[in-house]
Amino acid sequence: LFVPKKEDRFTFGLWTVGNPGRDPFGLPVREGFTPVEAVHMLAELGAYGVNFHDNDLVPIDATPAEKERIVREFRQALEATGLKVPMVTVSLFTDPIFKDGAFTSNDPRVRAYAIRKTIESMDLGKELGAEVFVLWGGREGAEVDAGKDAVDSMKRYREAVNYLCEYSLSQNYGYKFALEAKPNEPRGDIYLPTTGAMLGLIATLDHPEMVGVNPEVAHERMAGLNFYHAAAQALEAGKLFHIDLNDQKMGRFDQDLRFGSDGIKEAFFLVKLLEDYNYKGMLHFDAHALRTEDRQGVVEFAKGNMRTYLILKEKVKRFNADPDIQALLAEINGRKLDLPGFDFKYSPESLQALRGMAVDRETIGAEGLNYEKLDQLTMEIIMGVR
Ligand code: 3MF
Ligand code: MG
Ligand code: MG
Ligand code: MG
Repeated sequence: LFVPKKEDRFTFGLWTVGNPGRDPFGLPVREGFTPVEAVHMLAELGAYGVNFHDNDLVPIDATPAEKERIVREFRQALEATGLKVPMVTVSLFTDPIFKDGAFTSNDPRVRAYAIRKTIESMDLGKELGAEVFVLWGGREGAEVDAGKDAVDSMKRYREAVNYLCEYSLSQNYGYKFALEAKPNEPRGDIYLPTTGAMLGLIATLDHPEMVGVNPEVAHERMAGLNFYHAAAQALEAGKLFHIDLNDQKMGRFDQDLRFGSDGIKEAFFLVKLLEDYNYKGMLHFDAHALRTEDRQGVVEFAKGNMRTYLILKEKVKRFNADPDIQALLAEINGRKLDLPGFDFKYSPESLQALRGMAVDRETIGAEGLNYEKLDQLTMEIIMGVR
């Protein structure tokens, strides 16, 4: 029970199980799994794939011969295990050259290099079969607003994404780009801080159909937002191209906790959204084991993410099949409007009907909606007594 299978489409970043437990205040505490080790370990646990930043696999200063060997050994591990690489991304935040941003740097040398580095990551991703390319602008932001014009930054970011779309088209790569928002960390403020902000930008691109979002649970929660709502908006817009599952206490530093380990109720509604609306993309975990853990703890962490998703999926089935819950929902959603000619679409006729509508404000305003009971039943499903 709750054993992951390939069909579940679970993926992990090489940087997640590769994380050695370093933080801004402390040194590494363990050997992270190398790319080849990660592939074997994750395949054994039943994951579908691995994703990576260019430099998670190939060091930024690797020679062409080193790159060739690393990619060959990685590909052999993939072939031996059947693990896939559905998504690739690029590090535009680790190297000192990106200290003031990449696509939004004031320095055109940095902007040009960032685009070239991304293009080379797209090439690498295609070699390994990736279909989604994630862009997280980790350093696209500021602490000193006097130093960087936020209007210029939007124009520069747009210009870069337009360039990358043209490149993908020119090579027939067929990439879908997924933009990942985060409100802060490592910058004091990161531009385009929420998934909603990304959706706003996408509409202004040259090829909006090629670009969607990669929302992350932790990032919306850091901003105090409801992740389920953010993901729902993206899904409804046809823009949920990828998703970063993890967990986070609201308003804190970036914690990247194991999925479902903190906000279990929000995690439940997220799984319900993805399952009820048939999300077909990858279920990617962008989290890492606590710094208290050794390598066995990393394995437990990886298992736990997938297991929690599958358990919540089972809870969603229970919720959807629960007669008391369904009766309440039928009542909540069963109210009727008796207004011939009006269908919530504007027309002169519907307007006329609307103007003539009799409204019993007092009766409607006094009706109880039974949400307390519904919420308690939901909690009892989650807590495992229903
Ligand atoms: C940072 C993140 C990033 C992105 C990654 C993928 C290092 O908080 O979430 O992980 O997910 O760069 O593009
Ligand atoms: Mg993150
Ligand atoms: Mg993080
Ligand atoms: Mg992420």
